[in-house]
Amino acid sequence: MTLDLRTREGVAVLTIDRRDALNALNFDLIAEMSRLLDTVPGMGVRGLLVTGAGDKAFCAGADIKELMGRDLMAQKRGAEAGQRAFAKIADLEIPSVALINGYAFGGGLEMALACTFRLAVPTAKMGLPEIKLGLIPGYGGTQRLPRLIGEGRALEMILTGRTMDAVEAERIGLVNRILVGDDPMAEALAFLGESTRHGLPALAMARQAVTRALDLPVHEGLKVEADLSTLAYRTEDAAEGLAAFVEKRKPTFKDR
Ligand code: CO8
Repeated sequence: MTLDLRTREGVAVLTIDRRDALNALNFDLIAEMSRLLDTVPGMGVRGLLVTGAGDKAFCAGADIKELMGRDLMAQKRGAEAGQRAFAKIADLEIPSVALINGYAFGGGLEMALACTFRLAVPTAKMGLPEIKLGLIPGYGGTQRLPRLIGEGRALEMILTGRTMDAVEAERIGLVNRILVGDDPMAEALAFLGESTRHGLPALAMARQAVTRALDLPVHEGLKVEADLSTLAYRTEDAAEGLAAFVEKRKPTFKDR
């Protein structure tokens, strides 16, 4: 078994388990991940948590041994398959979190970048080392990293391929938080609980407004915001939230 998907505390937990290869992503694993991600919307969960099995690696990237001697079209199809799989994480209506429990290199970090949030254990190490292999990132790193941490810092990581520790990653906004307790999974589930305790429609619209705006000029992004905030206003949850404020009570959102 290389992938495990199960519900835990109302969250879908996807674990990569190829410990002998530091949870590296071979093409079969990516195909299976893609298939499993299609089932997440039907699981009735409020969030997705992605992590790696064991305490050494989140994911050491694409399976380097599998990359050797491929023809160009197969390589391109491989990159596109990985991009599509990770886009399924990014496009989920529910928020997602990568629990970076060790090494997150290359495709592993790119998988984490497709998540809404990244949390890291203090010993985590991250990087896009493809340049050291004579390659460049192919699973979304050149696109998502600069959007997250800015062009200058992203280029530094991509062009040097250097390894970053959790403290630096948190400082530059690559990870949201370092998990310092002795139960990272419990902490990550609590983080996701906190980020998903409001109404799901508003959570999805807020994420959509932010992510769509990243590809648009400000005046177009403001139009998207006006449309989505009006749509949010029409939900039952908005009527409940406004009424609860006026009645000085806690709202009960029904995700409608
Ligand atoms: N692929 C395959 N096997 C791997 C990988 C990998 N990415 N990483 C580690 N392994 C294997 C090792 O070969 C080793 O196996 P074995 O015991 O059979 O020799 C086992 O895992 C343990 O690894 P190490 O002994 O190297 O463990 P260390 O703790 O000494 O080092 C490191 C850990 C630093 C993480 C080291 O293993 C390493 O540098 N790994 C490679 C990291 C890397 O370069 N990742 C980027 C890969 S390229 C990529 O992701 C491109 C994505 C887009 C491509 C588009 C494709 C179509």
